[in-house]
Amino acid sequence: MSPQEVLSGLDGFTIEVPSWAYGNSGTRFKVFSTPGTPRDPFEKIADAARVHALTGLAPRVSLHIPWDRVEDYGALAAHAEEHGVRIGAINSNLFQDDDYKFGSLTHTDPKVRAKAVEHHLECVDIMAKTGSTDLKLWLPDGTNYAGQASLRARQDRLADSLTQIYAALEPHHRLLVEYKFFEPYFYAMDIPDWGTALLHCQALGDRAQVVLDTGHHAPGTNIEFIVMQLLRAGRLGAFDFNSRYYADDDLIVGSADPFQLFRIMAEIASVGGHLPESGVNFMLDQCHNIEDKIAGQIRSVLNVEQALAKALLVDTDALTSAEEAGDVIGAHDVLMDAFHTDVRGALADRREARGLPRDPMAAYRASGYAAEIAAGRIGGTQAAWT
Ligand code: AOS
Ligand code: ZN
Ligand code: ZN
Repeated sequence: MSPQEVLSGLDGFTIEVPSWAYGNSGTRFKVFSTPGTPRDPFEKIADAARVHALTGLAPRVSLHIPWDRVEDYGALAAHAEEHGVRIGAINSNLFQDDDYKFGSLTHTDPKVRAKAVEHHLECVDIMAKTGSTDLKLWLPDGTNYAGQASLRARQDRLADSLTQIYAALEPHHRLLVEYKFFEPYFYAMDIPDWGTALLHCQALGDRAQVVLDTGHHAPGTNIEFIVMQLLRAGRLGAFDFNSRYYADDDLIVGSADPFQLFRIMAEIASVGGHLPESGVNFMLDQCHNIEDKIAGQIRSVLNVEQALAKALLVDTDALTSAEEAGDVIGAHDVLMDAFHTDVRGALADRREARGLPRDPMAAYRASGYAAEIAAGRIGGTQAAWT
């Protein structure tokens, strides 16, 4: 097959971008502001639409409630469409309310649990108004000290709360359940790992699926193994791409370890998990604390595209033969050949053939958009993740 034939495997592959990547973000030490930062969800969507217009890869934007609360969600969805994108997953927030100090969906107080469930009903309503089909739930609940709470009772209360949320979904909706092994609590998170997420999803039903976020694992974890297992179980609902050195760093995907990203994409591509019909929602979950946010998002979607392109180049016949012959080095070499192939020229050709700029980053820089929004977005309050 010619490179262009191989790369036709990218047709239909899309990446969802997060609204919060376009707002200001930072660490607990400092949130820096940047000229031109959106002041509301409409401006965030306009910026996200730029990324799609230049790359052709990012046609959906995830919203986060309450950060993206607006009066008229229909108008927000229409605004997205006018800009050539649409609303993707609706992310709930259980981590910024004083009532949730000791838990939200797991809290001992039924009133607090009811409040946390009710928040998801608001999200389901927003899904109906925006045409979104995915409700994404990252549970920040957990404990800091042994003995602080009954680990088991918290699971029971969680199961009950999730059942209520799942019951509120419409038939075409999915519940995407994310896990994280630490933070904001450090002794025990209530959904710390893919096994716990999967058990809850299996108990709920087919439309409950697991979200894998790259930054939510202990260093050294073989993430592609988890990807394989969730795909095998038909429960990989979504992927939060980012990159990390230490923890949940939320840096640009593929920036720290492009080989890990390639290994993940190779596992996905080997079973067609990148194809739209697989139902895996590939998303970015990133923050751009010091770099240009739109350029950061462009770099991110291009990094994922590049990793998938290399994954599609894997000579699967040669790989299977080597694996079956016990040719350890030969099999490894097949993978490395694909990884070391420079696909940038072929991807530029493919973009050109589709009416996109050969070099989306250069096109963004030449467009003057950054200067335009810096000059135009004066007054108001810049959006931030608080
Ligand atoms: C938190 O660590 C998670 O990665 C979530 O996906 C989170 O919901 C997202 O960052 C938006 O709040
Ligand atoms: Zn995430
Ligand atoms: Zn995270």
